[in-house]
Amino acid sequence: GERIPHWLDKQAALNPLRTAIEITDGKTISFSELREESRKMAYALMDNGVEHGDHVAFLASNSTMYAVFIHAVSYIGAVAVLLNTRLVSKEITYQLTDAHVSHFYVDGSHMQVAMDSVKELDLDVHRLEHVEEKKESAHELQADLDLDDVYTMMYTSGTTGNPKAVMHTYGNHWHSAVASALNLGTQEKDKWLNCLPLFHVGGFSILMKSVVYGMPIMLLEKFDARQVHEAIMEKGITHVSVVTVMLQRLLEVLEDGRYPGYFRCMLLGGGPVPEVLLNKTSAKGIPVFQTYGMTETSSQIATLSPEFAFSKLGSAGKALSPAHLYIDCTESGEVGEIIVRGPMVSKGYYNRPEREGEYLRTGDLGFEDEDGFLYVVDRVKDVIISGGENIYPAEVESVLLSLPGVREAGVAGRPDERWGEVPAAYIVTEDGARLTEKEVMDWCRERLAKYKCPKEVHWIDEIPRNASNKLVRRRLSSSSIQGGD
Ligand code: S0N
Ligand code: AMP
Ligand code: MG
Ligand code: MG
Repeated sequence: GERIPHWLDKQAALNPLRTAIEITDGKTISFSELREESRKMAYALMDNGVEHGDHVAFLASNSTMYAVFIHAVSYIGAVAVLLNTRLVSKEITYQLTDAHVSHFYVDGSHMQVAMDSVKELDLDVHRLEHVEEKKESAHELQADLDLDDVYTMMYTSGTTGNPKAVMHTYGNHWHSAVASALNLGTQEKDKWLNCLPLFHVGGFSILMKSVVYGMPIMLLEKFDARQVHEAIMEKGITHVSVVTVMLQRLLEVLEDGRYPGYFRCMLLGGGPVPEVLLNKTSAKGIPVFQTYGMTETSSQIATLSPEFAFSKLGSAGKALSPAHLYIDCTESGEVGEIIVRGPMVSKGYYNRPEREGEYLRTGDLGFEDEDGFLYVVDRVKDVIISGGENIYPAEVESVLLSLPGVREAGVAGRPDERWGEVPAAYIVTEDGARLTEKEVMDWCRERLAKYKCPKEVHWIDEIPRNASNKLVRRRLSSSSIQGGD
């Protein structure tokens, strides 16, 4: 495929002294330092046996080291398999196996869960802090990036219940970063705050924007409303990416205050956005840009542009420059499935059948208004989005079904003030089985990340099914009333 100079070499040459990453205590690392560190890390990883094309799993909280690791992987041409830090060991075991991971790096705070996850695998856990960086080595680093090479894999879940890895090439990330810049523009003083986890594409894309634009970012270890607030008020932040629950918490801190005039973009995505929230933010003059995208599109694919931030409130804008977006409907203005195409769209899932055709069916429902602005209204796919984390009912159901005494199980989202939506379980027990809610919860907690665990259990007599005997999750909440507790 087409090759470009390694993007970090490029920034280290163009803007060596410019800050690449700032962390909250004021510590910074410049592009030339980041390059040095990343190359030393790359040599060390290669000396540990990591080779071009190897799948290297990574489980860590946000830190400068995360960025160093990510760039080191790109100097080797290996593939980074980024793991969600909220997963339990059984879920990690599945992903390590499914992704054919040959090397596993972890930060200190995730050693225990990592060790548990490899108990039955032929895989070592390496603690990243203990990797001794190498100034040089017999190995050669990549001077170019091949835009068609796969760089990252991030798990998302399938409708069947098993998570699958979305593959992103360098080209996907490159085009995503460039497309975003063409929409939002870049300015000398830009500084993007990252408070999203780096293992999801929304956070990861900020690292990519940094190295593609030569833009400083501020990195938080985790989201903290007060810290984000202070960074926006006092640290020259111009952009921040958030999910709905983060924005809600930020508003509580802001109270009657105003953000500084140079703060020009609150990029809001990852899930539905309540209209009342947008009304509040616009009343406070907060430049919120709703964006629509997903892991499969390497982050943004449609975003409201600055010009329309207030006049098209509620819209996720239009497809970014290199992308196509259309609605699968018969008449314009109708609601239909959102279909997309573009150079930021992933080729597909690792080790799964290839997608047929260029277009990706997103599983989301939307419509375009008379000016062509996208409104995302619902989903066809049965995913629950809780605080920006996706929960696939089928995955939770299969855990419930594996519990002795459970005959049938269904999982559906219910509205939640704090998280937007949370999962609720509906269970039909085997005749004579006596299960308690606590037994169900404990069973889930051991097998699923906490955010995926049902927040309530309803005991029902029958699972709602359609004529072809398929579970109808949307009818679950009403069937609970029939059954009673
Ligand atoms: C919202 C977050 C920060 C909440 O986590 P918090 O407050 O730090 O919780 P903890 O202190 O860790 O735990 C406290 C209790 O809360 C439970 N919990 C945590 N998170 C959730 C959750 N999501 N749902 C339900 N419960 C949760 C904990 O289990 C704990 O429980 P107890 O007290 O009982 O032990 C955090 O959830 C978070 O970071 N969410 C966002 C994740 C994310 O990045 N989502 C986006 C994924 N999608 C994409 O990346 C594609 C879209 C995209 O690219 C994008 C997205 C946003 C903005 C821009 C873009 C873009 O296109 O560029
Ligand atoms: P993920 O797979 O975690 O990347 O989540 C992407 C999903 O979040 C999309 O498929 C949508 O269902 C949802 N989503 C993203 N952006 C929006 C938006 N602006 N409005 C409504 N839902 C969204
Ligand atoms: Mg090897
Ligand atoms: Mg996801």
